[in-house]
Amino acid sequence: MKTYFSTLPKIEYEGKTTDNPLAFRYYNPDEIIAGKPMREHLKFAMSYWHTMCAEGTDMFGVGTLTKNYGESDPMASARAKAECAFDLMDKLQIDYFCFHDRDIAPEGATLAESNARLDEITDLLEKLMKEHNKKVLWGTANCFGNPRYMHGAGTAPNADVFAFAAGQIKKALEITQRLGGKGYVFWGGREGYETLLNTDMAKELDNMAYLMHLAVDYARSIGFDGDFYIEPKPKEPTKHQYDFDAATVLAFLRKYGLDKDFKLNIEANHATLAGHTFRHELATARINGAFGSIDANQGDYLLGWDTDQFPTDYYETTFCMLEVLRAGGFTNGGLNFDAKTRRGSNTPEDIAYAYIAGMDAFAFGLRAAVRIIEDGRLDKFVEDRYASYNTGIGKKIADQTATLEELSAYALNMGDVKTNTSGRQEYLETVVNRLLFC
Ligand code: XLS
Ligand code: NI
Ligand code: NI
Repeated sequence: MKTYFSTLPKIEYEGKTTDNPLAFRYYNPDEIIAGKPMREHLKFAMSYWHTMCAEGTDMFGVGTLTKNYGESDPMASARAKAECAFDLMDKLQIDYFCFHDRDIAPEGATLAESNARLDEITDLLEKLMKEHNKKVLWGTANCFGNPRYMHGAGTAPNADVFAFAAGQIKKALEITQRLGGKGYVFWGGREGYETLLNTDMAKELDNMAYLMHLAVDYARSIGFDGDFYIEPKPKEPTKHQYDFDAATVLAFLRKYGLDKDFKLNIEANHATLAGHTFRHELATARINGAFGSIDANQGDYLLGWDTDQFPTDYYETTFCMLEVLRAGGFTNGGLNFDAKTRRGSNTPEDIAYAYIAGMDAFAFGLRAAVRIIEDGRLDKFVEDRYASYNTGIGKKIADQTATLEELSAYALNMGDVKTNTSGRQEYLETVVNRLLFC
């Protein structure tokens, strides 16, 4: 069958000396690195919304490419889209995909019609997944695009909107479960506010948490044993998104007793919008036992919005993979390319170049992160930096057996602090550079 991506060859690993732009230079899916194949370390996923649906529209202009896959009827287009998605995943050697309900099947006039359409496309996806040996990384519901969600979904001031969102989420959970997805994402969508003049923030947060509890309880009742994720984002589309950053989300999850079922889906561009590095957000998730999955993309430091660019920064991908390895690798999560080609890059080849660039950046990052860990200098430096907590008064602090009186007596006796060694930041940056580009 001829598809949108028919002109593309299968992308193979050719090594870092290749000049072929339609080849991988670092991603060699079955190569064993640090004990397992690269494809298992990286668990790349295609985002259905950007790759299969987005047409390059922005607020200044209509799309620059069409993604109706040669069909004018919306359901025929959805079926053709599915065929093309699997063709592309085969060609890029991507094993997983992520989707919103409305990405895979167009919304109908009623919830019942939308659900019936989802059933039909889910049948098709199930068949294609078997044929092409592909898996769902996570599913979700688009509770932000339709005008009914203009004031939010779970945080809407209108109970009918809350109920509609609940109905939509119930169905999205069912299809995610049916397709074997091990993750379900809540990205805030329009869960936030523009002004406190019209907003009851406490009620909105209580309601949002309640909706999540309902989702967890229902999903567990139908046998979903995967992870729920919240994907933090500080702003856009609302001025104040409730899921601002990892720390805010952790506080929310703990307050509402959702922390057992939820982990975090960290997106690079959302981290930078929150004024954090990608690595900071990943580390915050990791040290709180909440590292789950990743939306792999990058922003632009000069722009204040979610540009969702394909990730090409080798430092960022290296530090990301360092965090992933330190977290013990992915369990149910993976690297979802929540990324789109620029509006001016409007051909099927551009999509291939973009994925190759992103996959190679993370494959490089994995290789470099393994080198950093095996080299050991960074870990050793950090360990030594805190060595004063291994003996004497430091050990008592570490064991939390010291009293304030005892510490005061110790300090009075000390005179002043005599040893405070250099943090050696520039040296450590040089070590990283040498390991990256050796
Ligand atoms: C938007 C989000 C969105 C989620 C899925 O900024 O990144 O794409 O990943 O709803
Ligand atoms: Ni995302
Ligand atoms: Ni985003």
